[in-house]
Amino acid sequence: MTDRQQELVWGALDRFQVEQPSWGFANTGTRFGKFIQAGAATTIEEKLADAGQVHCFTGCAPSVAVHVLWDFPDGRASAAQVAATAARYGVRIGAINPNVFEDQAYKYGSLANPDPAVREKALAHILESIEIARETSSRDISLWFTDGSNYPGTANIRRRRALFEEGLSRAHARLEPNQRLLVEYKPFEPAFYHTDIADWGMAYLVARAAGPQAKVLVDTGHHYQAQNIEQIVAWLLADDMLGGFHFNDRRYADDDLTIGSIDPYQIFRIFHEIEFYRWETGREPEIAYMIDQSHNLKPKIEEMIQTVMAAQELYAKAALVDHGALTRHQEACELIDAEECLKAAFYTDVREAVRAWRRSRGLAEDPLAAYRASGHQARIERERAERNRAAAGGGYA
Ligand code: PSV
Ligand code: MN
Repeated sequence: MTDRQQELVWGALDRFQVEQPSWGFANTGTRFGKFIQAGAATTIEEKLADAGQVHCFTGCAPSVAVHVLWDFPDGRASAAQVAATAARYGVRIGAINPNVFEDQAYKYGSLANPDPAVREKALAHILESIEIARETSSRDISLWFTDGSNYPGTANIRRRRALFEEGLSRAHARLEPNQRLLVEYKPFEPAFYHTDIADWGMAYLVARAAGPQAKVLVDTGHHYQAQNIEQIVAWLLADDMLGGFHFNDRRYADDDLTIGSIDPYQIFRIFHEIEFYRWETGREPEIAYMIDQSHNLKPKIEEMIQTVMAAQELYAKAALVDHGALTRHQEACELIDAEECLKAAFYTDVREAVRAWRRSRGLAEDPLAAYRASGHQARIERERAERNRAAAGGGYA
């Protein structure tokens, strides 16, 4: 690697921070069951402590996205305390995720429910989440809706879109100037016929209707197999509508697998579009990079460290693309040469440069090995085993 390449990698790593999901440390499963882990977190304090470990060893994951119903036992009343707990473990609270999908009231939807009382209930929870965000000094309120229907003819699709625009506009009116609403889309699940906000275009339209502080959130697992996600990213960047990412990888649908474990070139191409935009425009887009993975089988803290390391490497590779040469080749329609610009960067082994960056910042050069050597995992497994054993119904699967 040349000195110039090392400089590019270090610059990228200095810029890149990624947010952890609190739900990545809890026992989770599929609709067919959960496999309980002895060291899994069962309280918000434990989740924040675990996230603190990930940040301590990687130095680039300082914030934690939280889900209001899962992480704030007393709603807004516990917000300040949760923020203080985060600080105690060396992290801060990141995106606030309202939950308008678990309550029985939401059987037929939340903001698009035909019943006005349910719509008001959902809006009240979103407004409370905005208040929580204020108290935790969080910029982003991250919205994902399960609203949709399972059978043709059972929902007025146009009316439901109008209801979303109305509800989101009312939420937007309550934002502080520095706050944002991030609107996430997903093609299906749990709704299996139509989902109200099913793709990036729908998210874009309802966000635009809500107001200028509403942006689109791209969850990499929320696309059909053949979809060109980097094109979506490029278009959203061009319109200043890209608010953030939920990173994960997948083989079939929304599988929540480790970033880059199935298709690292896909994540690289997404990062490349962002780096290319920065180079071409000289602008620094305000993008919340977040992880949205919850692992049923891998040990959770180690997995989060593995994820963060993979994200850093892929981002660093994307910073190596020679944008000047790429532009010249594109203009001259030199297709092979243009494509090779991407491949040359992608196939560059950046791991030594990343290790050197960590050493220069006083971090362990191999965060995973350092965490394993710390003895922390054995300690939390001892401390938390009792509670988790009870959750597993007396034993571990
Ligand atoms: C839904 O699949 C999702 O991607 C949303 O972001 C949720 O907040 C998250 O997963 C956790 O359930
Ligand atoms: Mn998501």
